[in-house]
Amino acid sequence: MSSQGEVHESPRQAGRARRGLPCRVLGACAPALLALVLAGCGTVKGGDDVNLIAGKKAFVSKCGSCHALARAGTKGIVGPNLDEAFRGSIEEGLQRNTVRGVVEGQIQFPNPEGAMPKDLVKGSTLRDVAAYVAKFAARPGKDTGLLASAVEAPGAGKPAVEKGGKLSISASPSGQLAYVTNKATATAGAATVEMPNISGVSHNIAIETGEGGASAKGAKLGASEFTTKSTATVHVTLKPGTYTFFCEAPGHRQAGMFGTLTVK
Ligand code: HEC
Ligand SMILES: [Cu+2]
Repeated sequence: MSSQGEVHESPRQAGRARRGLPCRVLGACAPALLALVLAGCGTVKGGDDVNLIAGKKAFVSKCGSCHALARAGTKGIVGPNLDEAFRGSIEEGLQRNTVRGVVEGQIQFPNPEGAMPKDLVKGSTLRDVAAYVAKFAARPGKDTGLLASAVEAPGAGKPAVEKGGKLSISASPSGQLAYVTNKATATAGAATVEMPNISGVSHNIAIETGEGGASAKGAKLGASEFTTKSTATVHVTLKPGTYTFFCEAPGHRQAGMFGTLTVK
């Protein structure tokens, strides 16, 4: 009997010790996560740029399609905006070291019923991603130096040019919600628009009339199937004028996955 009493006492003590911890950032207090937070999780070295650069790259390719984080330039909407998720607690004094533990814990033990896959990154990449998010979540300003150029600017590539009826517009190879270019040109007539996508993020390519930008305005000419790690195609007949090419995955167009196609 007395041994049973001890078994019951230790979680209660732990509960007292845990009270006041910023569990709120996750909405729920997963015990495994708390263990990580309590363990201290080491320190984030501000000057450790190599790790932060690796962390940013991995964040953009593995996390950015679902999460917005201003410093990383990502705009995914499937999961919570990570600046907003941590802002309140950080302003109230939550240590960034603790944020780092929370992020590591979330990657290792996401809600099993939620949309976030487990173990998207592991080992040193796990530590680097957590360090990057912890350092820059809800931090005003812009990444500087090598960090700033660690990931290519979305859509900044050379314009795509139609040749022999074929127009190729690749999705961002690093998994950003963007095509490699936001400009394309073609001559009037039948065209096959292909979208190579070597990333693991599912995209398609659709074409509509007019310069709609981030929101739908014109009439849709056609749309490819969705694909990851393969090439999708759509056949359209183009008249001279301006069109918008865009991705129909939820939130992708709003996040900037579109461009202008000029037909002459
Ligand atoms: C497929 C979409 C998806 C991907 C990819 C993804 N997440 Fe998540 N994430 C979610 C969702 C949805 C939630 C909400 C809670 C849950 O389901 O666990 C979440 C929750 C979180 C939280 C908790 C935020 C809060 O408000 O408490 C953090 C931190 C987080 N994710 C970080 C990451 C990191 C870092 C990566 C990349 C290694 C990543 N996520 C990749 C969908 C995703
Ligand atoms: Cu997309």
